[in-house]
Amino acid sequence: MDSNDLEKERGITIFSKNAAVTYNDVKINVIDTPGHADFGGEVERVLKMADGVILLVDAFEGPMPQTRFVLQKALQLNLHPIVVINKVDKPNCRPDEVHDAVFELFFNLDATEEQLNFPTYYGSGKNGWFNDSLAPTDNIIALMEGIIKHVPPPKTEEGTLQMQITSLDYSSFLGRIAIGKVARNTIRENQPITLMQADGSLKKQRVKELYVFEGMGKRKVTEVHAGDLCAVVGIEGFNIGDTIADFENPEALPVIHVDEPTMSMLFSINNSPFFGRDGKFVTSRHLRDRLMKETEKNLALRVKETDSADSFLVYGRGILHLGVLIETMRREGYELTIGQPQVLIKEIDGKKCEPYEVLVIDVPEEYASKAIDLVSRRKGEMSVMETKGDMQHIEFEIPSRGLIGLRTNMLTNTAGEAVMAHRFSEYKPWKGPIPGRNNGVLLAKEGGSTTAYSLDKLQDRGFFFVDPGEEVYKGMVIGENNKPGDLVVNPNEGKKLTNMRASGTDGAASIAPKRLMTLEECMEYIQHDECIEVTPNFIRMRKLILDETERNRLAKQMKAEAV
Ligand SMILES: Nc1nc2c(ncn2[C@@H]2O[C@H](COP(=O)(O)OP(=O)(O)OP(=O)(O)O)[C@@H](O)[C@H]2O)c(=O)[nH]1
Ligand SMILES: [Mg+2]
Repeated sequence: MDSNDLEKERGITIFSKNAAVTYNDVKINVIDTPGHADFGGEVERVLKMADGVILLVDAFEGPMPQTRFVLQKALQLNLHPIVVINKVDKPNCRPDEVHDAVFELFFNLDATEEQLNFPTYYGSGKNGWFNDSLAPTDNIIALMEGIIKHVPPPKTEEGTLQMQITSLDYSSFLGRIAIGKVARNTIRENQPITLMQADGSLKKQRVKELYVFEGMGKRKVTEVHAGDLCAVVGIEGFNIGDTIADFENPEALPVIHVDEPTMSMLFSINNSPFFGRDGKFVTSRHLRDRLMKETEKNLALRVKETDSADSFLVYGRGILHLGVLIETMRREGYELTIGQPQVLIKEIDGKKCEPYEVLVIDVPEEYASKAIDLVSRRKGEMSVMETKGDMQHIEFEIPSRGLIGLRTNMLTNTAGEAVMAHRFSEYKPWKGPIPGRNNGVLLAKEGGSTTAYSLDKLQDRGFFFVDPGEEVYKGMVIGENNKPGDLVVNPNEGKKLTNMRASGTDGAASIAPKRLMTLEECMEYIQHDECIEVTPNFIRMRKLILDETERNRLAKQMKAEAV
């Protein structure tokens, strides 16, 4: 069901989606949730609509850190998961071991006796079958029967209308559409209702149109009864978590709580020399309106004003959560500058505390010690190490700070073989300083267009994030220095006219292609005195202060103040 461009590009689910099927006269609403822990806010909220849960686990990899996260949320809501072990077509898969690992996970998460008694189905989505044993079939009937048997019908109560808005859809014809489960009574077309908001305010409104989910789409209906999911058109100014209630006797459902953000980044207008060249939305007003709009549906996101009208502090659940927002904005035509991600420090019982995460690394045996060494240097502590097929499976507990920038390092040190996943666990005392990036960067001395001639000459200094012929500006990060410390270089020199060959191609054949950095890689790469310029077509890293003299003066001053 992944339909959004970003989802397709990354191959992960970011937004939850609805579908519905009817099997043997029973209507089954299906909600697909994201699996990654950064999108926990989304998961927590849509689970409120669910009467049952199917926990999908890979028959080779087994439960991942994020599996633990979503399972925990489901168990806390008293749901009784059905376990489906998928991908048994994979060579070397180990469905029985995976089943045991899932059981252990349930146990560790304090599942009740009933929850521990979960039914398990095996199969392969790819090959189109699921069964209650490992015996292949050519259909998913066993699983459908299992859903009917194990998922209880929706619990409904007597009383006046109640429907909590748990997600939202947008249509250019119909405007904002409120989605949720009708918890009590019936909602009807043209019905007058009371919208009850989190701040206690009540708004008298009227339902315009109603839809239920059917197949991969929606069907217009005149009424929806308690227990079914529904999409309501015509409600204005609603927020996620609001209750649509009876006109005369409104009663609100409990407010939705979502886990607190753990990370923040400064979002500012683009103030590079290339400001306004690429994007449609570039002013602080644009930025502000867009961020505020995002908080209406992105529950785990917070936006705070700063001393400057051009900058906003944006709080989220992790690099991926914030990265997806930035990536979405750039596709919409925004230009912005983003600063180094910061973890959120809390004071607990008078002690300075920071977020910690569980980090899981699967890596070929020969790289295991390298991987452990890298994580230890970032204050990670190993808690589990076991052999899984021909891979070493290692688990650590590490401050979230230590994870920033780890991925790139881990991949270079393990020939790209390490598979990493992590999830937030808890706030614990501050672990002390963690070393930042080892190497300095190569910075452009002046604005201009890079030449093959210059880049060729500079090749022994490090590697580049730009190719010949790219426009750069003073103070822009154009490469990584081989050594610690930053180096200001001139990448724009034209070749002296001593021969007839064009400067654009000369030497180009021998220049290594630029290192392409994704947005998230840049977010993990930059240091505190650097930032990222994001525009629809470009991602550039730069110094906050572009002028070298000015930068050095300020660095000296800061050093002096620190002493
Ligand atoms: N071999 C094999 N691969 C499968 C099977 N089912 C899905 N895949 C592959 O597994 C990958 C992940 O599938 P998704 O459906 O995106 O997984 P997901 O659990 O929804 O992931 P998130 O939404 O990010 O949590 C894709 O490349 C699929 O093609 C299967 O039965 N066998
Ligand atoms: Mg998915």
